Amino acid sequence: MKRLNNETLGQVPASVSTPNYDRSALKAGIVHLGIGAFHRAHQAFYTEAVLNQFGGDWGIIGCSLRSPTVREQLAPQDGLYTLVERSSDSEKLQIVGAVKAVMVGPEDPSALVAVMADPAIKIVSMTVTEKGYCHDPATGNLNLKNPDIQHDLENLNKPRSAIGYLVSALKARMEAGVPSFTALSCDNLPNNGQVLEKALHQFAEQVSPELAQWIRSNTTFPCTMIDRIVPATTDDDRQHVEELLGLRDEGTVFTEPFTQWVIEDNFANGRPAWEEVGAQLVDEVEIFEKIKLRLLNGAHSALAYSGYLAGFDYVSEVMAEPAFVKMVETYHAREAGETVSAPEGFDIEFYKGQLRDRFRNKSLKHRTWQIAMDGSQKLPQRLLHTLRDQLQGAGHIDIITLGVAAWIRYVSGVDEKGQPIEVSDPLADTLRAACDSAKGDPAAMVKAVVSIKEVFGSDLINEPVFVESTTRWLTSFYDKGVLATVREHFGE
Ligand code: CS2
Repeated sequence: MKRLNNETLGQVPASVSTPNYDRSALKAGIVHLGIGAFHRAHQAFYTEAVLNQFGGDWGIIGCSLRSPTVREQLAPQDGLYTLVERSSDSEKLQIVGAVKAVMVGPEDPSALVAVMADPAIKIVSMTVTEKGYCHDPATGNLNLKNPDIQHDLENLNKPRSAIGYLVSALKARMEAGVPSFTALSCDNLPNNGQVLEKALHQFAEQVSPELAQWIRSNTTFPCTMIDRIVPATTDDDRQHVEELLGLRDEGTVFTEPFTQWVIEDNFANGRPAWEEVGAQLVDEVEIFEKIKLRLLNGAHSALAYSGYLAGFDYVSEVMAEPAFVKMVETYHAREAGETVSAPEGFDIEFYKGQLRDRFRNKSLKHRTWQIAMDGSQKLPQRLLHTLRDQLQGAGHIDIITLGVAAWIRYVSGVDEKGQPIEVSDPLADTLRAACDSAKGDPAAMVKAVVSIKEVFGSDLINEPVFVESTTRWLTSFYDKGVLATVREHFGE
């Protein structure tokens, strides 16, 4: 089967939209670190819409900071890939052409630094996941003991981490008299721009005060809120696209019709007119981030751990169980919902209902295991900030503690059938050891895990209401199982 690429692009069926600008003349203006499926379904999708409507030098050079997989998928396809938007009853295909090339950092780190230092590059954006910031999620400080950070401080011209690449390229720009790019974080962290800025400054201070000062005066770090559900692509998805296109596309991405991007309008060196294609450019992103992280991601994580343990592979399956729906409704109504206030004109009740519908979308195969990854990096902003707010106001915390208990049960590494769970988390070993040290006693397990300061800070272990509620859930999970527990509390 022929591959999708420049040569075969003309053969795609007329129902599939294709780039309407001259790709051979497209110049790159953006470098994106972490070109996974999410970037291709979100920021590249918005940039493609700008290119289709207005043109401009906003081609994207995508970079993988670890494996060559995406380059192997996209290089033989000249960067082209199919974006499939799926609702429960419809499907829309689009070929995206915004990605000009894919680089693999570890293959030649200085080549990537050189590209980032090129004056033509105006924006370096990133989706490197929470752990890619190499920071301590509880305090936001750069973790100077992180092996990649230590390596990059010693070898700044051959970095490994996103932070190292950014500082190295900014240093090269400073030395060559080239204006700074905008550093644009698109990860699911509250105040993501500020998190990035802090990590970068703390790193740059170690390199030279002059560089730290130059970055302070020249580089901007807009905050963003990004939202679109993008499950990992499966072999079945690729097969499906092949049948529809009559061409093989190894880089295809499946997503939902919903998409949202709120961006703080603070760019050092120009930007695409994303506001013309649906993004919201605003002065203040925080309120949108808070709503999204707490209502969407908080619910997602609670559903992922409890749903996985209850035996469900996909979020839509979890949402087919009425007790879980009730659990999310309760969480939205009187836990996360009580800690956020909506901006003017924003119908938060509609938003909550829409979220639950999005979780129900059966045509997306979004694995509970995928969302369960990296919980130690996700829980603080998804559940624990809400928890602290609720503890202060003596509000309800039952579903938050259910989520935390399910996470603890999950990171113990053994499921309800006694089978091993593949826990993917930078703190997996520490978490497992904490669970094992409790020797099967749920109260001891909660105490051991909640004492891990990187996740829980030092305050939460001293909150008996939280510790006791979490322990009650965990005890019930071990006694009765997760599904029975959730049914008992939230069933009809
Ligand atoms: C999910 C998110 O994997 C996860 O942790 O909660 O990726 C979620 O799908 C997105 O934030 C939706 O915008």
